[in-house]
Amino acid sequence: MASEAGPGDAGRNRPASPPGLPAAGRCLVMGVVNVTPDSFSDGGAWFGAEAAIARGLELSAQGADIVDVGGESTRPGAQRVTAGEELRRVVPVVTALAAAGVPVSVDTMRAEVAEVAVAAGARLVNDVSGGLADPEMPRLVAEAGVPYVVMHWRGHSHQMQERAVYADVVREVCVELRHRVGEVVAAGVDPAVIILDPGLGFAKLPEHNWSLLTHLPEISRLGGSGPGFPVLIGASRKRFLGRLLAAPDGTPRPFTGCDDATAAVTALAAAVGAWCCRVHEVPANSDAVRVAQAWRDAAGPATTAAAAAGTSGTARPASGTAG
Ligand code: PMM
Repeated sequence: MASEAGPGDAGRNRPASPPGLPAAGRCLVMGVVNVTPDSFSDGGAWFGAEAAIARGLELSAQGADIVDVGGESTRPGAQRVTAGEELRRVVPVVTALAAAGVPVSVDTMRAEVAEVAVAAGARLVNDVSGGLADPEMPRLVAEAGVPYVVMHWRGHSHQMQERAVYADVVREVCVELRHRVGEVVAAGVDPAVIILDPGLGFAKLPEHNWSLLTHLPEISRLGGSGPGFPVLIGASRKRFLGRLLAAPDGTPRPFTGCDDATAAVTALAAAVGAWCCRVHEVPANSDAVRVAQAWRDAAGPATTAAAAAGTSGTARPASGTAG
């Protein structure tokens, strides 16, 4: 069972949890509850408050350190729902899970939704747009003082695939995330509460996702050096795994057949210092982060430091203390 954020394992190349979030001496597991009819990975399965609450409690009982509740699908091509509909979907679920003692994250791009969800007990705002979709979001997060996921994003679902164009994806994601961090910090967000996410599948082709996954320490440091930000990874059931595991005729593996591959990515990401992995099925990923931690512990500090090597330049803003 994870405890509240404490000293963490800073010094072993995984920044500690921001204040108010669980810390476990290993990579955390975030279980997903999409309260939507149309998410590509689990659309409709937990649509409706009762089913969503039951699923959140189940994920927590299975070992999820955080449960991420979202009311808007971000699958490629999806159209937006109204703020009213998003609130109607997520608030009862956040309220019930938080009341049950589950550490809850709200997956939203809207400040209005984040504000109500935080008042209902959410401890983390997971904004896949990194503050770009709603200019009010960074100020709201600053005032609420909650941890904030800043994900790399290049536009809403209907336009993101055409924006998956990079000459050097790792460098460009670091530059664009650095810019977002600068903006949200300028809006008053404490760097100590920021969590970075490279945004796998969001304006990314499969080769971009693989490049990003193999450069997590660099992303944590935004291409610089120093302690780095905690990094969240959302690979679970994404299309690049379905493509990797395609049938001989090229038919992608359906998303439900990608859970073992998700656990493999979780183990690899956790082994190189990911702070948390966002997943749809918790048990195998919960095992995977423990395997990864045993691997890290056996490897020792020198080897884990070597895994993070090869970076130079500016580090996390000096006021950041969560590392
Ligand atoms: N992916 C999805 C939704 N929310 N949040 C973060 N921080 N990172 C992600 O990669 C991410 C996310 C889309 O996946 P889903 O529809 O299967 O939940």
